[in-house]
Amino acid sequence: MQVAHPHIPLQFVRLSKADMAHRALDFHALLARRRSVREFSTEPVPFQVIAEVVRAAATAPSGAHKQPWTFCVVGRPELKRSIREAAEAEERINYGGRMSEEWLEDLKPFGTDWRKPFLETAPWLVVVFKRAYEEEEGHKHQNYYVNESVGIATGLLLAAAHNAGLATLTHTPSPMNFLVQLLGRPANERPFLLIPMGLPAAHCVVPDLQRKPLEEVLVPFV
Ligand code: IYR
Repeated sequence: MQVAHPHIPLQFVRLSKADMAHRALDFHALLARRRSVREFSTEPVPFQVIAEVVRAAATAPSGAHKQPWTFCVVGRPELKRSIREAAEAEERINYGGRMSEEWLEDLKPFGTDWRKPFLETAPWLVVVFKRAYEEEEGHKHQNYYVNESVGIATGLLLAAAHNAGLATLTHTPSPMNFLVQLLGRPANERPFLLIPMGLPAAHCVVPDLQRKPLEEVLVPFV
């Protein structure tokens, strides 16, 4: 006889239409204030806050609930320095010709270059790894929709950090294989994103960007 996987009643908070509208509006207002930050303060942030932010990220849905992510939280100054040095080595090559002319042109408004001091000044570097597969007793088990799952988890991570009053940057010093070596990760883990987390420097500036208006991103079929 087939035994069904146990199910439990859903805990669901029903809101009034008015509350729905308010909360949708408020959450957008909160998220609209998030900006990618490239100038961090060295001011410390408690590890426990970052840990809770990671816990929020790890509530993400995932293919077959495989939860195919690992979040390395790096605060050790000497490890941050090694990560900075390795990232800058890749970025020198990226900016020195590995990125196309069009790509470099597209990056001009951001004023970025190969230098990545924020990898040392930010109190924390959250290194997100995707887990391509799981290995149990020498047996490989597949994970599913790994990019989608880890992408959603990273989105939640950024939102949770912002909600907790922290600044973040989604950083991709590609190729990022050096992170596997520096953090001693197993063969099933691939670097996904490197996210400095902390407080903005007092003098921090950000590019004057606009988000697309809703009409440009939402196609209604109502
Ligand atoms: N990884 C490089 C280049 C870079 C690429 C994109 I696409 C960006 O939106 C920003 C930067 C860097 O971090 O400088």
